[in-house]
Amino acid sequence: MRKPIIAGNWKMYKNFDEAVEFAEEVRDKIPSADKVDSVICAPAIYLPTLVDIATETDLAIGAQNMHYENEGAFTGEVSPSQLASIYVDYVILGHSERREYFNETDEAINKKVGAALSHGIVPIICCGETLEEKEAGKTEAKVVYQVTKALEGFKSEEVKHMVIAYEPIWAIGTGKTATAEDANHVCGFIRKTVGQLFGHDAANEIRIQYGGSVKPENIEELLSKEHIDGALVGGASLEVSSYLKLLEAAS
Ligand code: G2H
Repeated sequence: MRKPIIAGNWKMYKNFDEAVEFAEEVRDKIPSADKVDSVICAPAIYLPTLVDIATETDLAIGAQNMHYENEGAFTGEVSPSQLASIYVDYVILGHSERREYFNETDEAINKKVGAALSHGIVPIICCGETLEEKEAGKTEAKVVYQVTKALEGFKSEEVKHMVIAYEPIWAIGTGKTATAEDANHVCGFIRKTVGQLFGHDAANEIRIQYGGSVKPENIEELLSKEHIDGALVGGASLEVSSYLKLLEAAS
C-alpha cells in the first residue's frame, strides 16, 4: 500500500506573519505521518522558520523550486545544498508555472531531480498537458515525454522514492478539475510508463499525485481511485481549515 501524500503549494502567497501563523496553527493538528505525508511547499524565504516550527511534528516542509548546482554565480537562485542545510524535506520541480514563465526545460528538471536525490530531498516532479494538447488527444504522449525526460538516468531504487504530480494545465487555478476517472486514467498511464522504464517495483511504489483545483469537496473521490496517491494543492492549501480537511480525507 502506498502512503498518501498531500502537498500544499503556496506559490507566491502569504506574507511572513501569515505563514508563521498558519504553521503554528496546523502543526499539532497534522494527522500521523504513519497515515499520510503532510507537506507545505512555501516561498523560499520562509523555509528556515517553517522548518523550525514543524520540528518534531508530522508536518514536512518543501521548497517550490531550486537550482541544480550547489553553488555559483546564479543571482537570485537557491541551491539544493542550501535547502538541505536547513533540512527541507521536499522540493516541487517542473511545475507548469515554472516551465511557462521561467523557461524551465525538461533537461534542467532532470538535473534538478538528480540534485534533489543527492541531498536526500524528495522531488515532486510535475507533468501535465495544456488544453490544446488535451483536445488534440496528446495527453498521454505529453506526460510520457515529460516523465521519461525527468527520470532519465536514474535507477529503479531511486525512482521508487520519488513523487510525480500529474497536473493538467487547464485545471490549475481555474476551478476546473479533471474528472476522477480521467485523472486516474492518466496517473495509471504514468505508472505504466514508470513500469516500462524502471520495472514493476518502481511502478508499484512511486507515488503519483493529482493536482489542479483540488479542494475538500473533491479530494475523497480523487483519492478513492487506484492510481491517485495524493494531491498537490494550490488555492485550497492556503486556508488552515481546508488544508486540514484535505489531510483528514487522506488519513
Ligand atoms: C496546481 C495547483 C497546485 P490549484 O498548480 O500545484 O494549484 O490547486 O490552485 O489549482
